Amino acid sequence: MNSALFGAPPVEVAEGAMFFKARLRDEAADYLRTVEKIATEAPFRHMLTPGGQTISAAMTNCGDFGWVSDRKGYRYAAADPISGKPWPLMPERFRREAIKAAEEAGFTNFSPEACLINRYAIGAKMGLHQDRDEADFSQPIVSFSFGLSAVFLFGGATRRDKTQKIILEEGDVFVWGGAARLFFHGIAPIKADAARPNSNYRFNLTFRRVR
Ligand code: MD6
Ligand code: FE
Repeated sequence: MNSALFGAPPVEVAEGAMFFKARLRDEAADYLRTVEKIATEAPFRHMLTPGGQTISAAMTNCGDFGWVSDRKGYRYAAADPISGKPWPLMPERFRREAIKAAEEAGFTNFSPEACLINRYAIGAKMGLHQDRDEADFSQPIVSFSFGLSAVFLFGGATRRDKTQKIILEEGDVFVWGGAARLFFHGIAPIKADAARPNSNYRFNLTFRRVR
């Protein structure tokens, strides 16, 4: 299969954006089972943007903080607004893998407090955005993808910058920091895959230092 890729160094797709192809592919089923368990405690939901639009990706979180959005804005919250309870614990294995990938990408001292889990049904997308709700932009964001593939649109420092298209597939890991940390990015509408008739979703996990 892709065993030649395992343990391979990442490809730098932009300054500070390091791509590890298929790094977690063999663990995908385990990750998805764990995500399902998290979702029994903190269900996937469609949040509202401050402007009142429904976000097409369904979201939940695990960890000490979770990313939330509603009419009042985007922020991190220690409790799930639906239950009022803390978010489910971040599984030790998620945390360990995120830290390891960050280290291999050159970011030591990464200590994620939040894991945002996005679930995209077919047709769901995410518009170009920057991730700027965190306090310390010297800390990277680590992203794991599972399930259906996505076309990731990866731009530059301004919204008008040209975007490159990067295919994110099952088990791909992305570490973003440095100059790329505030680059605009988005997800093109997710397509069904005739070769995977039982895959109805794409899942993306992003690990963040919040404070
Ligand atoms: C996604 N990801 O892959 C959306 N943001 O579904 C993001 O918006 C993202 O993957 C910051 C860093 C890594 C990401
Ligand atoms: Fe983002």
